[in-house]
Amino acid sequence: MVTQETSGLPEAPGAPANKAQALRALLRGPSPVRAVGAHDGLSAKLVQQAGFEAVWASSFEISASHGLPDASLVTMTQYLDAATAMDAVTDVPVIADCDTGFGGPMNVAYAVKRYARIGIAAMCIEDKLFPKINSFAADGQDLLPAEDFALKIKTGKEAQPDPDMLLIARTEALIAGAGMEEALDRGRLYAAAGADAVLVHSKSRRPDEVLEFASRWDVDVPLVAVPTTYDSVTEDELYQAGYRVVIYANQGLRAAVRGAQEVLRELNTAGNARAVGERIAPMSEVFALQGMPSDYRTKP
Ligand code: SPV
Ligand code: MG
Repeated sequence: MVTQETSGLPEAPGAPANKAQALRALLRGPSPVRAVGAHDGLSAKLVQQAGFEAVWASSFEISASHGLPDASLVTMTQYLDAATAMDAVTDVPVIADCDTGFGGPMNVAYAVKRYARIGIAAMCIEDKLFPKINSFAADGQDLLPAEDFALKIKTGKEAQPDPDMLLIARTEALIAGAGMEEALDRGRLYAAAGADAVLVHSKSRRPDEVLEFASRWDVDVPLVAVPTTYDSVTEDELYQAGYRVVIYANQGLRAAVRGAQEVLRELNTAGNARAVGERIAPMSEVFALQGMPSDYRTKP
């Protein structure tokens, strides 16, 4: 189990010089870093406004915002643009979900350089075959050979222009049904290849898998969890088990979808806008979120 004292992250004295250093400092803190999924500047601002420590630039959310499935259809530059928009209007670190790294080791190296250049705090890549499909899709969860993925991590770390940005290795071994031993072996291999953290994904309805993984984790590299299906687990339980980052990957987008559906349905039947007036944010609130100078704000 990784303890706070042995999080595997070097001490950086003084105030963080950038968001990557800020994320590294948060990882040494007494509670988990909570990242919430976003897909654009506004959704990232909402995550920050709600008090979370980091933004997860989710491939699922970014794909959905294009009206597309999370199936490697969105290109690297589209993901980069979305992450840039999120990073530019927030003060919290952005963790960029970069799917399988957009190809082979050279694609990962190129992406690392591009993301580092705009100051993204962390990138996360996963060990599925390209093109990958969302982890909760019924089929198509095929794994890349572990050594091939380790080479992506190694090449990505070597390509970093400075040591600050974190590269998170995500294993989909449990998602693919390859078992706990395979997940642990892959996690260890990726840590040895230079990963700054290991994300172990699970689609179990209970937290047992991720808790067992953490109890057997014997490497000084922090762990990351995504409690989407095993949603009864608390942040504290995950932290006590050894997880240093908890990602609420898509709750914001799902809330927006449900809220918009309900309001639009009502608007369609009511035939006037006042029918939904109480259930939508006032323009002034959106102006404030947009950062509109106060002199220009109306109060509708
Ligand atoms: C995402 O948010 O895009 C993720 C998490 O990668 S999951 O949808 O669970 O695959
Ligand atoms: Mg994703």
